[in-house]
Amino acid sequence: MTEHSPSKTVLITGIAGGVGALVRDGLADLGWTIRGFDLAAPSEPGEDWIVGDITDAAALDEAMAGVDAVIHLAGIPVEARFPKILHVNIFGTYEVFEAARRAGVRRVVYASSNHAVGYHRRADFVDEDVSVDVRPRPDTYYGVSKIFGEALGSFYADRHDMSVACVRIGACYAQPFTRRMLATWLSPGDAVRLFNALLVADFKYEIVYGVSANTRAWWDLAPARRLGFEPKDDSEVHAAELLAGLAPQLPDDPEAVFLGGDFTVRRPD
Ligand code: 15L
Repeated sequence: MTEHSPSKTVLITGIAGGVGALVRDGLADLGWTIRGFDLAAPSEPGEDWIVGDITDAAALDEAMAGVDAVIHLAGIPVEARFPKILHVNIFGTYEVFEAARRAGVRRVVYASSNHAVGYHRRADFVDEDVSVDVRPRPDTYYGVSKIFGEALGSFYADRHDMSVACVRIGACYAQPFTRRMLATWLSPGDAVRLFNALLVADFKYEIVYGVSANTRAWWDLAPARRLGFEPKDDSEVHAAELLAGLAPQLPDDPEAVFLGGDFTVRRPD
């Protein structure tokens, strides 16, 4: 789908979650017709929105009918015990790709995460940005599930002639609120620009980092830029205020040592 047409419908799974809520209106403003899918009901009655579980094939079939592309955001967004990650993030992502295949939906934009590579050390990337080609190095079961999603997307692209983009999202919030987010922040506006680019660009399979043009970023944005992403925001405008409230960073702080920051020390509840 290289042509952008206002009549195109995008299914957003996990539309009521943090990222979904931040991007849905911006994508609609760019002309996309949005259909939502979430466990939660819509806040406004009458929205095009299917209430369902991401592991429910029948609900996904209903949601996929007539859509042109999927942005798959649904899932557990942080570390959790493996059985939960397995069911929601791994099995649920399989069900989304399968439903897309059954419905003939050829474009899937998958929300991966920077935690797919979070156990890489920051010290190994002093002179270069982190490439999308570094070896998978997940920092959590959550990160493992994101590597699974990237692998599954590659498989569906090859086996079923789909076009799949995996976005290793940094931290998508209204504004950055930790020191690490000065490197990892993806502003809502840039998230909209990035998803839009990945909905219209011509490609087979891509992994990109999803961060803004942050002065302090350590991620390679070239692959996303090649696909048409033009970030407009930089976390630096928030840096002075944010850093003023923080104690100096210690050298053994996981946020100073690992790309994934404190996810490397998180344990499932
Ligand atoms: C993620 O993948 C999480 O979903 C999000 O909640 C943030 O914590 C983000 O990473 C991060 O690295 O800050």
